[in-house]
Amino acid sequence: MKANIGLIGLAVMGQNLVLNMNDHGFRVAVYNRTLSTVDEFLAGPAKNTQVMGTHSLEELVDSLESPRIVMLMVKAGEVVDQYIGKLLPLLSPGDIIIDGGNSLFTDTTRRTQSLQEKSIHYIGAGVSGGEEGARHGPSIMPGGDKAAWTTVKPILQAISAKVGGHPCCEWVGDNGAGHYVKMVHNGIEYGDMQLISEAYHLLSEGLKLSADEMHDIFAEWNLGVLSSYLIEITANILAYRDENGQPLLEKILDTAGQKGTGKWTGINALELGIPLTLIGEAVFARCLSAQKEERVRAAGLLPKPPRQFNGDRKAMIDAIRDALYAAKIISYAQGFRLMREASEEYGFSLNYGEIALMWRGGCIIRSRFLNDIKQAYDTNPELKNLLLADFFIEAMEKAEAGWRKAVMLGVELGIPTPAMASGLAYYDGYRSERLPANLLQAQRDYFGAHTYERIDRPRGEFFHTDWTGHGGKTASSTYNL
Ligand code: NBP
Repeated sequence: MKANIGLIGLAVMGQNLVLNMNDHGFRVAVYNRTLSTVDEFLAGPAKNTQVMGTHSLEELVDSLESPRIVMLMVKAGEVVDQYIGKLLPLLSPGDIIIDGGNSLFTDTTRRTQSLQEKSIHYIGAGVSGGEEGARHGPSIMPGGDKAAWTTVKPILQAISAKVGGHPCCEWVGDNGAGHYVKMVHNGIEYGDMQLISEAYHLLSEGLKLSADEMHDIFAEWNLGVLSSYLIEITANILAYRDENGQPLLEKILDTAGQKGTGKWTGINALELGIPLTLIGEAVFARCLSAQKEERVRAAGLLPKPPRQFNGDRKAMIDAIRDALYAAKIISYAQGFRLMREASEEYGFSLNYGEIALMWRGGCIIRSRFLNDIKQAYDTNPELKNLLLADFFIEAMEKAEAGWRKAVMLGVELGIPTPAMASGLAYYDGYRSERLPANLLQAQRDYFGAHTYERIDRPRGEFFHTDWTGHGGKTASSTYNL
């Protein structure tokens, strides 16, 4: 009996996705570069399942029903191209390759297009939710060659997370759209995690709260507008004790790693010219955290303001909650604004409400809040920025005073809140009718004759001024110390 799908790459994600597919009645053939992993998987986690082990790509492809579906769950980058190269001579026109790894969206666009020329359908599917999600229902964001969607849809939707019976898996768009949306999802995840960490920092260093007190606060926050997987696990982390009965969190080294998807999101935002300040700060915060030795040295040399809070603690805890919520809204507003720009730039035709739905279950950023985003796009699919939706206008109005208060606490006590504060700066900038870019443009015209427009003249009319009164060139070289 032939298998319904083949999966290459039996690391943590691959193994769990295979077991998930098996649970849903699909017959899966598997292959892995290190062949012993296939045997160990068959003898271990996949024992007594329908999973079929294979020891060569030829055997894998031969074991599949037609059209063949081969899913790659391997390290992103060159390895994916190598497997595509090896599979091509074995596959027939109409067969399908799915890349479920964290590939760069531009690679997926290139692969989709080059395989289309060879009549092989390519799907780049972002998969979110880690090991647990892969096993019991991840969020899946497929894009690429839509001709293959009807064939793979029953499998991908069956294994995905469900919220209210709705699968957290829907067609995202052409070419690299699926991996693009997964990339932004990861960027947003960086932002959410950083904001929660800043709230924890203000509570622990600013208000000097104990792990138990903070556990109670996060557990309470999880019952309101902040309700989400990340707030829930933060409450659990704060309650966790080590072998000595002390909070484990306080003993964890304060340097964070990254695999690059947050950085890719920031780079793409810079390329498209869209402010994605909060996620950018979240990436940089991890970079700064990694400079541990330098920070320890600087801490001994650069004096800090005294960390003494004398105000109303209850009011400040509420302010920190409001700051977390308002800044989170900014992060999503920036992320969705970036996706809107990318959709136009790359022709993805993204459906923003559907994306919010896909992220509601299975993935790390799942939250109640995503329903509000879905609602906003249902009300107005052309919404340029989430901040302009009635629901969010009202939410920001309610949270603003607390947000400012929490950021000021950080400023006064010398506790860094890069994401909360940059979110606030974006908010103030976004709603400013007039920004100081008039001066920037005057400076550009002064030293580089870049010209400027005037507010008392129609747009599109450009002026240049001889700022020094004697014409000629002014350049940085004319400035003498
Ligand atoms: P890894 O990203 O660690 O990749 C391991 C797999 O890649 C193994 O099957 C390994 O084979 C294979 N591989 C490597 Br590494 N180098 C190879 C090479 N030169 N030639 C052939 N095969 C090679 O596994 P993972 O953590 O399960 O992730 C799989 C994909 O899913 C990645 O793209 C990842 O970014 C993405 N993802 C991961 C998570 C997560 O939480 N881990 C979540 C969402 C998405 P071997 O066994 O022979 O070494």
